[in-house]
Amino acid sequence: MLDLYVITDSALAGGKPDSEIARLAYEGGAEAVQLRMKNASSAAMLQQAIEIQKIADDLNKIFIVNDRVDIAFASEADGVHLGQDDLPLSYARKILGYDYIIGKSVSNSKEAVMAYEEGADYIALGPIFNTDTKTDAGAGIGLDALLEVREAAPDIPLVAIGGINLGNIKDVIDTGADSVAVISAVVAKNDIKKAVHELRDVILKTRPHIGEGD
Ligand code: TZP
Ligand code: MG
Repeated sequence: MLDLYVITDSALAGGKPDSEIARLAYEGGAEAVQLRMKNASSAAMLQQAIEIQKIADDLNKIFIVNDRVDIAFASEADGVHLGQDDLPLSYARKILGYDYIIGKSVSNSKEAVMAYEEGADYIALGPIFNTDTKTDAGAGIGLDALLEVREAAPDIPLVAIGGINLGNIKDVIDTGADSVAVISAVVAKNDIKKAVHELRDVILKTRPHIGEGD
């Protein structure tokens, strides 16, 4: 199961290259990093993807590419993350096959159930809280909506995203998210490794420890 999933944002990181953000996030303990370069050329994004894939290979971590099936394939990433307006999942699957992880952004139960039925490997549900990082994300849907989606789609790994930080991450896990994806709570910090470590620690301590002890 994924614990902490970090998404890159070079501008929020004061211009650090995405590959540097990824390295620090992995070294801090993140299992997965997603390369998100909304305004980059294909060539620049592919170059970062290739660099991150090398780092992920060395550290035995998961690497996901945002939006771009072609760049995920070319860089031999582990997977791609698709939004509601990106390539439909069945077509991404046709190109990438079943060895790739395909994640899908959802914001309500209907989209979550659809993503599950289409064969997504995980859903990213959000924004849970208000966020300035994605300007078109809309208002936070809240923890009640998270619970509703969890109940509507119980069998797919659920990654919560949007406005999640050290102050609210425990509530998000308590409500039923399997893992958490963050941008600003990690990427905008001076000490990326420390920020990852602290957030991940809360996830590990909060999750139900089924079958342990007794
Ligand atoms: N999708 C939904 S909210 C969001 C994305 C990419 C932004 C998350 O960024 P932050 O800084 O963790 O709120
Ligand atoms: Mg997208």
